[in-house]
This record gives sequence, C-alpha cells and structure tokens, in this order.
Amino acid sequence: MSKLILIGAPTCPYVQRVVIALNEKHVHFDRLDIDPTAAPDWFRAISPLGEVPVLRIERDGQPPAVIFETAAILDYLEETVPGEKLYPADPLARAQQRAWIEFSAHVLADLDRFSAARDGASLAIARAALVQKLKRLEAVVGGGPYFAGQRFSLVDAAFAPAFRQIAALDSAAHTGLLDGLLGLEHWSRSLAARPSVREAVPDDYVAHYLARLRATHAHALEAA
Ligand SMILES: N[C@@H](CCC(=O)N[C@@H](CS)C(=O)NCC(=O)O)C(=O)O
Repeated sequence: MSKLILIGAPTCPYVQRVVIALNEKHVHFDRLDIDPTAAPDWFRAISPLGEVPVLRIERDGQPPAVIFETAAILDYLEETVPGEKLYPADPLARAQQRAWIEFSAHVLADLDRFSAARDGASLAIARAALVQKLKRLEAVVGGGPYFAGQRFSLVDAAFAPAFRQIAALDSAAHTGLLDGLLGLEHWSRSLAARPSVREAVPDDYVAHYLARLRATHAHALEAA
C-alpha cells in the first residue's frame, strides 16, 4: 500500500478537489501545507509550475514519485484506488466529464479575477465572463442533486470549491452570481451538504478566505 502526502495550501480550491476525491474514496493521506507564493526550494524542485497541489507517493521498495496538476492527480486516484468509481464507465460520458472538469478550471480562473478586481470596471468585466460561463453550466446541469444526477462524480469534486468561494463571497456581500440560475443554486447547496466537501477545508475557511480578499481590497467586498 502506498503512503500519500498531499502538499497544499489552506484555501486553495485546486487542493480542495483532491481532498474531496480522497475523502470520497476513504483514502488516508498526510497533508503538508505551504505558502506557494513563498515556496521552499524543495517544493520548487518537485513542482514544475511552482503550484499546489502536488501528490507525493511513497511505495515500498521504490523511489518516491510526485504528480502535479489536479486533473492528473484525480485520474491517478480514480485508476488506482479500489472501490466505487467517481467517473462513469462509459468512455463518451467519461470524456465529457473530463471536459467539464477543464471548464471548472476556467470558472475558477474567472472567480480569481472577480475576487482580485480592485475597481468597478475590472469587477464588471470579470463578472460578465463568469456569468457567461455559469449560464452555460446551468444549461447542462440536470435535476441534481449532483452534476450527473444521483451519483457524485469528479465533476462535483471539481466544481465544489468554486461554489464554496461564491457562497463565502455571498456571505459578506451579495454577488448575485447565481441569481436566476436555479439548477446551480440547487447543485451548490447539495455540494455544500456533502461530508467530503464540508470536510475538505478547515472550520475557519470562510473567515480566512474573506480576510485574504479584504487584505487585497477586493472590490467585490468593498462595493457592498
Ligand atoms: N492547474 C493547476 C492550478 C493550481 C494552482 O493555481 N494553484 C495555486 C494555488 S490555489 C498556486 O499554487 N499558485 C502558485 C502561486 O500562487 O505562486 C492545478 O489544477 O493543479
């Protein structure tokens, strides 16, 4: 059996995706948090892009291995951990879910721009890009509770951190990002109630996340 060490950062949404998948699969792992903006040399040596998450795998009799990039880590866990799968068995449905996971990374990038905006004009540009993607997503989400219906999938793991960020922003200032998007609101609530998702962040996540945004004078919060 391998020993897994997840190198992450406390509020990183990409790290959360991996934690959610590990929780869903009931896999034990050790966690080591760093500050990727001031990463130690040993981390730079194993992370080609200088980004978290990185999964370090220690196997008996073999040198340790590392995987960077969330999508690659999720695929590795899906292929190696025995038990219930989080991707559909059908290759077409699986490929489509992978595509929506890629889409989720673009939603996170837009959310980053939204929360990093320091004035009304940049906030409006970021909001427009984000809302356009959220509307697109609304069009493919079914009746829930999850992306593909009753079964929780890796697409849910991928989007849950984005919805968590939106909920955290909304707790401080109404963003209106999900207004009128009833499928997404419902999906977001289902994800927030899922134990694997809830337990993927520390209890003080919202306070920590909002404090970080306030420190950078995020206009999304100041405009409220
Ligand atoms: N494409 C990467 C994105 C990971 C990412 O952007 N991580 C951020 C933290 S949430 C990071 O490490 N940034 C490096 C930095 O801030 O210097 C993945 O999916 O793993």
